[in-house]
Amino acid sequence: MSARLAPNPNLKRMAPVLVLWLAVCLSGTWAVDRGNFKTCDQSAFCKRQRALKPGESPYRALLETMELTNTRLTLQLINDNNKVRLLLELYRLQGNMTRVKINELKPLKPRYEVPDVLIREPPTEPLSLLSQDENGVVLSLGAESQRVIVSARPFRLDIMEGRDVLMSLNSRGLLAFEHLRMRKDTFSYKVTSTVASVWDNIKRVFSSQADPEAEKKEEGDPASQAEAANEEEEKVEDGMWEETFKSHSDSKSNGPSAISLDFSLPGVEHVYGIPEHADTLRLKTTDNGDPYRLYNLDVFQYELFNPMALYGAVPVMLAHNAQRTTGIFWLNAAETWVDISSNTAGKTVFGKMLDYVQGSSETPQTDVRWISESGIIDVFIMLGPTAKDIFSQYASLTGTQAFPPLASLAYHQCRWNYNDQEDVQTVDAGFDEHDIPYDFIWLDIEHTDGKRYFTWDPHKFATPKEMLQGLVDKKRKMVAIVDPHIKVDSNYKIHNEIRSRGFYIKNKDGGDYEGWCWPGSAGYPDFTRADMRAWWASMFAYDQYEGSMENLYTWNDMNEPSVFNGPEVTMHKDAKHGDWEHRDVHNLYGFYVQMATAEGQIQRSGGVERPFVLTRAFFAGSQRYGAVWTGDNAAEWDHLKISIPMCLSLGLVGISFCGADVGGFFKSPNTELLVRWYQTGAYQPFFRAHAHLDTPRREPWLFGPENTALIRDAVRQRYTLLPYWYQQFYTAHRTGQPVMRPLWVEYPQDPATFALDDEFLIGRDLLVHPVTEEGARGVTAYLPGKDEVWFDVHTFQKHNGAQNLYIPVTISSIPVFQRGGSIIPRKLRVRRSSTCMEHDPYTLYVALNPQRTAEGELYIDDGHTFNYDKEFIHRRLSYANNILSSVNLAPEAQFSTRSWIERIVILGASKPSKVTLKTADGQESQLEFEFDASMSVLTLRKPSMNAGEDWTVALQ
Ligand code: NBV
Repeated sequence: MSARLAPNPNLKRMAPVLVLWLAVCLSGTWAVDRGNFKTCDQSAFCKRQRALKPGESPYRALLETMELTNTRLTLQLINDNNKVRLLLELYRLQGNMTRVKINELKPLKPRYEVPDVLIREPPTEPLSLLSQDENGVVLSLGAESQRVIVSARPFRLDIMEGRDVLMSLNSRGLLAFEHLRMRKDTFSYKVTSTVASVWDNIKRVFSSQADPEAEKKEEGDPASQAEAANEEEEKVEDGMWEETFKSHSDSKSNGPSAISLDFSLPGVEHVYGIPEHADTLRLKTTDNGDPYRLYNLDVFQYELFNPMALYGAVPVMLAHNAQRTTGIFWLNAAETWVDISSNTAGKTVFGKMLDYVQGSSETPQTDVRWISESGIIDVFIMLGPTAKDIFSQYASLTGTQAFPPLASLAYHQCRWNYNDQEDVQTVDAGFDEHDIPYDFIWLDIEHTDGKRYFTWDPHKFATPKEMLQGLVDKKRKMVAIVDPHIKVDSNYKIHNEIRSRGFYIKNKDGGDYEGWCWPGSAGYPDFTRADMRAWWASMFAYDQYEGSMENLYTWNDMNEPSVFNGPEVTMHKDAKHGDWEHRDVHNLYGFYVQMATAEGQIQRSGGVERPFVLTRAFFAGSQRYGAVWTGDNAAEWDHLKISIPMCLSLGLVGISFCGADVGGFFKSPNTELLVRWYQTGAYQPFFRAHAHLDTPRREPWLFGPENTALIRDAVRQRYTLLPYWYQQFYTAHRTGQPVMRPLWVEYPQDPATFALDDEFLIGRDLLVHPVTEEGARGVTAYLPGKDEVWFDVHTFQKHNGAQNLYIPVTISSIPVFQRGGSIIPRKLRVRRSSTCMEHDPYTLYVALNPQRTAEGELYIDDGHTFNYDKEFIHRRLSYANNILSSVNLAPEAQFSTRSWIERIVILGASKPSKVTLKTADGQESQLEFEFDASMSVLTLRKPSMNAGEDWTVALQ
């Protein structure tokens, strides 16, 4: 790898890292260096917490402290071992959710509560007391006979519906809350600044406590809690006040601060979510290995099928069985580990049947346990009952997928790096020459002046505006990378400004934190600060970001943040963001980088244009700011395969705009793999080819005419379907429903869909089973729904649902099926870019179900501005009683289109004698048609009505 670092006096310090990096890159063996990343055992808090085994909880609910207002229950919990008290808050939220917050009653200093992720303070609903005795209380959770039972000794919460327990909290006694305390040794003789500030906090807590009762020792005032801790806290374990990993030491001025809670899910055998992991869609049990880890990390050469942390973290899990879907959203941004166990794991189907026959089967149950290093317990329990309800519930908390510019759903051409402007021009021309459409060409870090983001290499990219104008002329766009590590260089404007404004993250001693990254020594802007983000956003103004134009968009990489010489290749946890430690906010950093960047793009256009920002690191809520990709994968078949469950898992937790590097980032794909990857990527939400700097060039025309044709065909399939993709993103934006969906979301009662990793749905109506096996001669696709029929989109052959269908394949096959009962709009005249196709006509594919009906939508707007609020066309297309009609779903919206309907293809049709079109002005005309009796396909040619108006087509 040529990390072309300018000679730097500090290079010596960097040398070991670079040598390691180089060695691994050149060795050619694919393996993550596990030694670089912690196991649970090497992460002191995880080890401590995991050492606690299920049993009787030391926590007791003090019922006499209960306060119930209309919408909130509060109650103190006491730990009988150390007498430290916690405060439990319980809310019933609108939309069938319950929020449980647990914090220390009187922490020595405030504990971190995640800001900016929830789109608003979630609206509450009334809670009412159903009964109460010395054992606990029962509260009603609104209508649907839902109740929460708070048991006092030991403390536990059970959420019930009717007689069913939906979820229990602390039923395995694993609630743990490491209260903030004073360090014993420093307490007695070392009056350090930390202790002084602890005392400041104590004074502050005292003076803010108006309630005199609260000052009593037994009532849990902070000093007495700290004393209690000091008196009764048994042993100071290794890693509580300081932890070392490899050569990195983590000073923990707050001491131990971990939290943990267990959730039991009776009746559940399938859990999903908690991305990002390179693992199966259905999560595995973790009894025999590490828990799933959520800690944003730049993992070099990540391995598949394991629970190691990757670049992003969304602490949301879905639990599903044939009757119900529920969800857990654990709002905590610190390092988090999730353990999963199940009483049916490891049982064979035969074993389960035997249990059933013998009547000895216990109810299946999945138990999960969340462990975080700091912060508070703030958990949202989403009660469904359907997966679609969960998506709306979660969207009501964290927002929906940003509605992307239409062009960003088209094809993106990237590599590390396009060398110079001429290279860009040649590649751009190559697409035209080979008649392959593309919309965006990307520039990686080498385009900058010495890895100074917001600048251009003065020799290779001397006239960026000329280059961008060349793309504008072809209705194409560019993305340039802007990473958040800022070169420490007093001749670099961005650095000088950040430093002089005090915007850098600080190290534990108060100086600007410096780490090593691409530019050499780098500072890291504190994106958790709103003023920093506002300043960053202002840097995207056209007069600040020299050489930028309206068709230049942004890519945020390395925002975990990646720090080459930091612990686990990231930032030291004791770095400071104002009063908070990096430990508290780590998983939020990338979220904020993308937020600020997207805001910059919006502002530069005066709020008119939709942004497009790709990010590698993410958190809950990142869907609001753009797209994500799965980072540095490899040109291997298994990496192609894993792109499916990885993007499906992200979709389940709100992040629909997901893709994997087409072709694989590291290594070189053989042509078969490259072709198969294009074919798969063409049907995934974010469709971008990308390659490592050291790989041979792989633009689509470099593999001989036959392969060029195959890639062309895959990319063109994407372009014909853009109207459908766009409409799916519109729906995702409006409702929170994922674009790329696991089959079980639509067929929740069919266990055959619960663990599928090799196929998926786009929206509700397209089923894709890409060929991801080397040398495949056929694939077996599961077509769900016993009442459904599915039409092969290429041959129009009809297949019945609820079957495993063997499909013979050739190298040109991309098995895709349209659901009978749906109508899908396409644009068949593929041009240079999606923007060139703006006014092109539509073809409607009407696939009839056995009842001979079908429904679909058509959504049209200008494709790039925020005017979609009021200026758009949204039509319901329906077919019933032999009449196809288009009805306005948004009569109040204004928009007109030049696009017309040039063809209607009805699958599963019978031959009519006459077809009559009636348009909005009352005119009637007969349409020409063709009928293919062998396939039952009716094609209506040139009906020619405007796509935005009312019309009906009657078949007689
Ligand atoms: O900026 C260079 C690469 C980029 O191409 C890739 O997509 C990122 O995931 N970046 C990582 C840094 C170096 C990776 C070895």
